[in-house]
Amino acid sequence: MERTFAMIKPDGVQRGLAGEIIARYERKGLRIVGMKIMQVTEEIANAHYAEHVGKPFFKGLVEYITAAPVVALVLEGANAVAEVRKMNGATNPANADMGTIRGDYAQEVGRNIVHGSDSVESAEREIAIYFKPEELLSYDYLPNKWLYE
Ligand code: IDP
Ligand code: MG
Repeated sequence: MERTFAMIKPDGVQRGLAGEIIARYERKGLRIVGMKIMQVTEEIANAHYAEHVGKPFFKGLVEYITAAPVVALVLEGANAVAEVRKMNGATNPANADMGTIRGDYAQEVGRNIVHGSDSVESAEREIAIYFKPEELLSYDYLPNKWLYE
């Protein structure tokens, strides 16, 4: 089992799409092991997006992500990192396939409504930024019996 960090960005929450997006992850069979609505501070944004410091879009990205509450999620499943990236779709919604979250619900790269970790290492790093260990729960998830052989 693998864990990934996903986030419904401020535009997703403001547009009333949080429930819809969470439902997609649930229907895929991902177990929600952490979830909260929260305001991202500039400090958290700088830590999360450290790899993008200095890029032309960085200032706008921090303004975007700190503008209103987000829903932070830790999702668990086999290949959870890759599965969530696939479900989210291409970074630029203009290039995202229909059927993906960005393809179905977004228009521009600077308002692409969701985040998903790009590797297991990134997931571990990002989960630690957003969650305390005691905020992540392990519990019996009965669907796993029917999701995996
Ligand atoms: P990812 O979210 O698909 O992993 P990254 O390249 O890591 O994509 O970029 C992080 C976030 O920064 C994107 O999701 C998007 O919100 C924003 N971003 C990336 N490139 C641009 C850009 O060219 N203009 C505006 N925002 C961008
Ligand atoms: Mg990224």
